[in-house]
Amino acid sequence: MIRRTILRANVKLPEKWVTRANKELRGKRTAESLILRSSNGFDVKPIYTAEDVTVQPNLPGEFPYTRGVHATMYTAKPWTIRQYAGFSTAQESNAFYRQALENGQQGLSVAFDLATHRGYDSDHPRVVGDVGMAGVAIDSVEDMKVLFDNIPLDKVSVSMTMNGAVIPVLAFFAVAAEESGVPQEKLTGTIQNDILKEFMVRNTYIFPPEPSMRVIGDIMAYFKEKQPKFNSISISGYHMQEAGANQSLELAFTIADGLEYIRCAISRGLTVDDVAPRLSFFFGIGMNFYHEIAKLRAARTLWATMVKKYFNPKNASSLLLRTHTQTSGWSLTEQDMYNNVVRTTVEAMAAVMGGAQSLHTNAFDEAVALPSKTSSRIARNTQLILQEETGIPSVCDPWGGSYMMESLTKNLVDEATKIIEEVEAKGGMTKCVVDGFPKLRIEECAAVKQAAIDSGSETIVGVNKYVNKEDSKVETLKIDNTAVLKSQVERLTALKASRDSAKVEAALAAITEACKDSSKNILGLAIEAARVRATLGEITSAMEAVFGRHVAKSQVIQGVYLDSYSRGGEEKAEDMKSVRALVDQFAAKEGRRPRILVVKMGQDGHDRGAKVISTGFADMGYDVDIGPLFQTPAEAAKHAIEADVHVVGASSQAAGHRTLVPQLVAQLKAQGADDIVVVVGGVIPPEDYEALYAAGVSHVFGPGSPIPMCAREVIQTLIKRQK
Ligand code: DCA
Repeated sequence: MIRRTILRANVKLPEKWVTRANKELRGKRTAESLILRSSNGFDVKPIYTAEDVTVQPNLPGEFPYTRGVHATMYTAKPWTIRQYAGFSTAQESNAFYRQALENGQQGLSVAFDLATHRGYDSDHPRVVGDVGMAGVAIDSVEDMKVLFDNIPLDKVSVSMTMNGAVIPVLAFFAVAAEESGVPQEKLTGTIQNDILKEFMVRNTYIFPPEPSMRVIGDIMAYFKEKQPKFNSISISGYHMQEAGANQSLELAFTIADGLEYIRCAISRGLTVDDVAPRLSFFFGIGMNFYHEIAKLRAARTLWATMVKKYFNPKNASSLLLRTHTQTSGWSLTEQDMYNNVVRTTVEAMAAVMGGAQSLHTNAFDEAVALPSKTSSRIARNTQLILQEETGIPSVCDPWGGSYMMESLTKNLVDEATKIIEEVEAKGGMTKCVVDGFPKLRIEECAAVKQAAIDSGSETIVGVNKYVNKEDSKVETLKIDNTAVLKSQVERLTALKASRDSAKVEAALAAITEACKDSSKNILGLAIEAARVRATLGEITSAMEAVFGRHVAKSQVIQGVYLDSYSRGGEEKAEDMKSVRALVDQFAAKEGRRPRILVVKMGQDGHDRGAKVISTGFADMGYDVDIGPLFQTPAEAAKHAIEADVHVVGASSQAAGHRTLVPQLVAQLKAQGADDIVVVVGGVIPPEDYEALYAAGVSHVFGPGSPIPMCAREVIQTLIKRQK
């Protein structure tokens, strides 16, 4: 997590303590060597005293809200247990939600499948591998009605993780509620609607940045008038952390995104007080326990201070950073999977000690699959135990006043402020996102971290240390994608046969017109279209006709992996050298370096793995091409042939590999390129390996595979083929 460093001039340890510590250490090491360098750029000391606390925080409920947004915090009302879930069909997800609510869950949080995220109906040819896999498939208001059947939407607050296809999804939700007797003004909940971080890390955007910001402006304006109790954006650092950001970057870019959304509202004629009270936040909580608590305290402080400085609101609610939190999915390991229960518990404790308003605890099997019934129950119970057995909620901001915690909080505020000022100097987040600077900073951080894990300088129990040699297989949930696809396509066909197509066409034409005319509100018109049963794909296409679809450019960062891995010691540096020697050996005979195309097929936009692999392979001497996101197997095969690669590496995070990788192998064969080696990496459950090998895949690299090992195995295969 943190590595040792030498004493910096500005790091002071109490003299008396240093004397005592040195005596205890008996010359084996010095007291100063116990100072750790955090990845956030400041040092963490082994001891803190009153001298380290330069700012005494105010009480909870007081500006700048470091100690909490409410005076009473959990002593009056604990955080909301809000588990993120959704899979296969609306019917199955509805049954799951109802049972979760009966068993202690307090709010809903909907996970949509990737086809829905990217604005495609389930019958679109690009999404065959994605329908119902990583979330629930929603094609129309009819699906949305089934999703919330018998759930009182005037009482249960609903969060929806939707960013790309946010307009049709919000429209379906409003109409489904209306048709169940709940008017829009009574709806409570949150829409994620944070498009800036999609361009940075999560990649489930549809339209380019500028029209995407227009859409957000429309939603904020519409909610102010018609759905005032609904949080209009969940400004999300979570995905930045999952993509590899340290706490300072996550904090800074999230707060800077928030400032940009307020500016977007103001440019639409709204005031800061019209929108800021309904902006909410979402942070990831990883294993760096103290830093994560400090991060939430720092986030509240930064938001209140910055909103006051830049916008000077009249309503104090505009200054409150209310946040959802989720334990880190990235920290879960496939190896020795039950360890994940412990990781999640520690992270959940950090979230609530940091004063989060709402929390999702991951299920232990989410490293490889969607959660099973048992793992979901344990995840929910983790929070119930914290709320009802531990006494943790009985004190507001329990770490307040700790020398260490106050000092760490200040360090994080200072580090993040520097980065926010850099963003502001560059003209704000929309500009920064377009020129790609935040994305590169996060990718660099991810590569450094992966190298530290691969080299063993950071410990992951059960992965790179204390590896369990015994079989610890866990049964995981499987989704029958073909059955979901068939049922969705049947529902779509029936819907299209039963509706008045002239009304649908008129409603869609009105949306297209509104996209050209910023004085109109797209959401209001999409609600009209939803009422006459236009589908998600149709509403998206009506907008795409004006806005177009965004295509991102990918870059490979070089040097940082090699640097960080080599810091793991001489043996590690030698390890890298020996892989490079094999690569050179291949190149000498081949007349060129081994060339790999890293692809992400289907609608899965999680590209941390693909980016880190690309950096690692490039640092070991490979020529690396990164395919554009969202390729079909046929497009990936064509790209591989045109780039004349030796290897295609498919990275899969969302279970699409079962359908897409065999199709890729078949496409390469059909296009006369079956000499190209295919390897697969990412979230691949062990039971999928055989089918992938049978389909013609040479290597499968599951979660936790060190990159030098992958690079070595691939080059050895290529060398064998040369003979
Ligand atoms: N004293 C007085 N009132 C309190 C207290 C307290 N100690 N604690 C909570 N409340 C009130 C809140 O003010 C709020 O009322 P309001 O809506 O009228 O302001 C109500 O109780 C609900 O509590 P809140 O803390 O806002 O919790 P949630 O409704 O669960 O909202 C929030 C959390 C982060 C704001 C929301 O955006 C959310 O649920 N996000 C989830 C996002 C998500 O699931 N993403 C998935 C990846």
